[in-house]
Amino acid sequence: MRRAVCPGSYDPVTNGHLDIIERAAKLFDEVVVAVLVNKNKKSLFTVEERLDMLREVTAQWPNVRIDSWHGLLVDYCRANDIGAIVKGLRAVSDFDYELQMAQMNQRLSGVETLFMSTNPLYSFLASSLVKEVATYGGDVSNLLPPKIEQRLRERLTEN
Ligand code: COD
Repeated sequence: MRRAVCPGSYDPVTNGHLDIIERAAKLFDEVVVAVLVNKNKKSLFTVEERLDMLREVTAQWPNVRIDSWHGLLVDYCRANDIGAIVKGLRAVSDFDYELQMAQMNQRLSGVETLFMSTNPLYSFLASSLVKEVATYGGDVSNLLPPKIEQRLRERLTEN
């Protein structure tokens, strides 16, 4: 079975993420969307909440599975017989860091990283920006599935 992982923080999942996941699901027998911890980011949603949201918005793709992992991505790949990491690239600004991670992961484990170019509709889109815009009352309705937008609005009013 050709199995790939789409790893990320998904805090929260956006239409940009979903576009990459949907396209990856057409290329692999199974795609695991894995919520991992990015030590450089402070999260708004718990891992469990992010998993719930991902399950809800990927339910229409039968070969997409949702999971989480605390630790190195390469250890997750080894433990789950995953041969490819799929990442979305939005701009040159993503490239330096993504290339460094891809080379480190390759060196650590031999697992390959495949880069998928962003859909131009979403090339400016990042979870962090969506959270910032929504915090100040901006319209993010075209950037997230409606249910995720609702969860985001609820969380921001709680805080
Ligand atoms: N269009 C296309 N792709 C997009 C878009 C968009 N609009 N938005 C995001 N993406 C892509 C990102 O480029 C990324 O590939 C993926 O979607 C997830 O994005 P985020 O922002 O949710 O997640 P990140 O970048 O914070 O995820 C980083 C990881 C958690 C994957 C990384 O920190 C990691 O692997 N951590 C585990 C520990 C580890 O193994 N560390 C060593 C790494 S060498």
